Amino acid sequence: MPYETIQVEIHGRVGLIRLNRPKALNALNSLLLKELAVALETFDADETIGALVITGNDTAFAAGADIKEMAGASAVEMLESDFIPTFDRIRGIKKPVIAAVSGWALGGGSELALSCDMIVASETARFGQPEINIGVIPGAGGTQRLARAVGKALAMEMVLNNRALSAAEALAHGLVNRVAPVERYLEEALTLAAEVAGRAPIAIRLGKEAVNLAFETSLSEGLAAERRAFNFLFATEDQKEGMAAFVEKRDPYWRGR
Ligand code: DAK
Repeated sequence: MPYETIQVEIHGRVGLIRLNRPKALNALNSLLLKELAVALETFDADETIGALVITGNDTAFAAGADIKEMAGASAVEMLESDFIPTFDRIRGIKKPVIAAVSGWALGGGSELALSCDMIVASETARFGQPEINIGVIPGAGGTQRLARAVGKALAMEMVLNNRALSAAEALAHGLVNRVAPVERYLEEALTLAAEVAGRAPIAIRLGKEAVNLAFETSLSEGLAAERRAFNFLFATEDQKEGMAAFVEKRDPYWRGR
């Protein structure tokens, strides 16, 4: 399918989506969000793809929701907009999604990165929730995911006083997995994605689900769900293959069954 606001590439078993509105610093308008959700779901349904990467360009991952598009909107129009449903669709992707972030990741752009499972940042990445500057607050998880990721004190400062984080600060506060020079962040993200994509698919899916559950449930419910998923994996061919390969001192061959 041809897209207007994103570009899609396949690198081995990794699906790469590039946000592509460079003149607007990749501001997330409704078409981009729609196309992003379709591209993610298409890769998610493709058996030859094991992991996904979302990136922008070296200057901007995304500078937020498109302010020009939403400036005149009514509350009801915002309620009915695609913004939140799209974030929910991203949350529904079963395969691991890695954000490769360089430059601006602001407002909805930061929230998009936070919706991904892992973040590889370039040294120039800057994460912030500047919505307070335009009279609103984060609306796509910025108060919730951010507080869980960096803690209350810093999240308050970011949301209430537009405190932005450099890549080094984001790494120190556990917001990102790793930081690389701007020439290499995308390659690092693709390498990480390729490693994950080469692992046992069902275990990867259940591992992602289980870690995400840690942010949504009580400890005992989370532990019970983890145990059920762990036990279930003993019904898969991949568990038999993985353990046999260990015993036989050879590489496993994953079938995703
Ligand atoms: N929207 C639209 N256009 C944007 C944009 C944005 N968020 N950010 C940048 N641009 C455009 C600029 O208008 C400019 O376009 P032209 O004027 O050249 O046509 C072009 O990109 C280059 O930007 P600048 O000239 O400003 O570039 P600078 O290097 O000087 O500054 C900057 C870079 C990132 C500091 C600055 O552009 C900036 O402050 N941008 C806005 C950042 C921001 O406030 N982001 C938060 C947006 S609010 C929802 C839930 C959540 C949300 C929405 C709905 N629901 C529940 C429904 C999310 C809200 C947000 O994200």
